[in-house]
Amino acid sequence: MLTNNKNVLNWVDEMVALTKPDKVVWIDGSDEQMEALKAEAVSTGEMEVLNAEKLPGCYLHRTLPNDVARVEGRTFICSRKEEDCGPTNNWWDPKEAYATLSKLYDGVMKGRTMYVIPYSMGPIGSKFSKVGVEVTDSIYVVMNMDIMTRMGAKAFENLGDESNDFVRGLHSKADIDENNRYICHFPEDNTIWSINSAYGGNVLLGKKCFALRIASYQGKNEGWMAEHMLILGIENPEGEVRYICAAFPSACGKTNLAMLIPPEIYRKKGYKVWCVGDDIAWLRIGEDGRLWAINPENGFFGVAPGTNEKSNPNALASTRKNTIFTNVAHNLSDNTVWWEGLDKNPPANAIDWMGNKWDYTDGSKGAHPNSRFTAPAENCPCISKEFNSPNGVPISAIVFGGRRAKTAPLVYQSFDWNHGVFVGSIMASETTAAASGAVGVVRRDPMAMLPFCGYHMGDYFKHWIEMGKKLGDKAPKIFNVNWFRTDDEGHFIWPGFGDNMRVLMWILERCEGKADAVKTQIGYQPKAEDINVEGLDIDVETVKGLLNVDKELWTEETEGIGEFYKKFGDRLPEELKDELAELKIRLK
Ligand code: OXD
Ligand code: MN
Repeated sequence: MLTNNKNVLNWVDEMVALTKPDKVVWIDGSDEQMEALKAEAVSTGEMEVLNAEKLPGCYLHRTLPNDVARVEGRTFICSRKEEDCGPTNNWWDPKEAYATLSKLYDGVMKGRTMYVIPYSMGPIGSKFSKVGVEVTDSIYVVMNMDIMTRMGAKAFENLGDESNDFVRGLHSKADIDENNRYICHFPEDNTIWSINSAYGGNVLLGKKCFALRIASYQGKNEGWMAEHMLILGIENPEGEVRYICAAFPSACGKTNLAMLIPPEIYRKKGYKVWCVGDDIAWLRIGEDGRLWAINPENGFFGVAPGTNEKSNPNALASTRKNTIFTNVAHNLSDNTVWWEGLDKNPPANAIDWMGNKWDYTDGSKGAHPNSRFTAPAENCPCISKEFNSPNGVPISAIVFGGRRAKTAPLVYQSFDWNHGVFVGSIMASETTAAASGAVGVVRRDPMAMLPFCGYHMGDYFKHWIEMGKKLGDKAPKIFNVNWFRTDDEGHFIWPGFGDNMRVLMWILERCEGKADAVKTQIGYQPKAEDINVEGLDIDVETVKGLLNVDKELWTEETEGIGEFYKKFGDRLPEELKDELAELKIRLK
């Protein structure tokens, strides 16, 4: 046992009595303990060791084909009152959920070992940080938590002997039975129960379950925010760094933006980009009244396919040591890994993500489209010097974005904080041909938090508005971007990737009062010539087109927003109703 905290000890005793493991192992996080666990996982086949020269310290793991992604349909918010869960989440009465799941957990760890994992979300010793304890019957979970969090005895330093402020996470892979798979959150009890999955997003309980769903609820009650946002810093040639948070739905390039390589014109002048986080930000008001952010995580749980030397060299470099690969292809000729979009040379002698001999010439995929790497943040060549800073970094701008072929322009700035909350609340992304179903269908995903907000989304909007009141004139400026506008043939017009920095530069200039803007119906926009296109095959006319606001499309858009807003009934803040009404007037 690594703590004298009675609240922790009592809870672990309860979980042991429920799941009845043969053995209980407390994870202290020491190298010896981790090496022994890795050796055990390799001996049972749960993990395979990869090429010690090319990928030192790296492992390969496969999950079952029925267990390869987050399961939103089986994810529940078990608030005591149904109305506190809200229309965008699945609700389950906590009494019923505990009763049903207790039957599934009863004796589920017989013949197995329970690992007790203490972890800190956020740097040890930071006032921002929060402690969690996850009990699990999976070594894969222990190994991933070791990368994704500050795990082990040191995590209890933040808790002390008396506090009851820790998140209780119970996980069992049970039989990986998809019909009995549940990911349940009990926000009022600081509790998460996950069963019958072994896929990361469902079982690494520090990530989506704690750092977003439970933490968003804690943040509302405690006056801070947990957001699905990357954090990056842009350093100018004078050595000053300004930080930006950005929220995008999945498949919109968050990890790529967080680690971007500046275009040559900026590199030559001495600009640098630093990654603080690629997925989650915890935001608090600092002593100076500004908004400060930490990344509560300690690693990257990134999508492998499409990651390559061009799209994201920093992410690829992060995976070259001490990384866990899940559901990618195994190249047997040199015991390395491969995924679609890594390079143009699929291995001839390989095993696919399902564990079968793979022949790429038959058109099948070697890696699952949601295959992942779990890589330590410290591996990232552009990791920020402030990554472990207990105070986090001060935020100059908040950026929202989605995938819109026509409606949203390349960039616009909100008129003020409340209008910015409106802009975040109407965030949407269009489905692509890559997914099944109709192309171009708009899915609303406010602040990219649709699957991750642990309480009523109307109250969440209200919380944003309250935070703005507290921040006053120290509030970050709020922007919206869209990298995905297409021409009449459906080709992307904006080059994206590192060139997105050109838009971030206008954003930062606005924050510093150095750039002009034009007032349009939807917000402030740059003059076309204020987006630097030097070195690009794009002229000012094209930029004008990218910035264009189509009144007809936006009028249609207001109808869609109105429909979406109806869901929230009287929990929709008046401020947002007013914003919608004013937008309609401006479009007339
Ligand atoms: C996600 C992720 O699904 O970050 O958003 O894994
Ligand atoms: Mn995410």
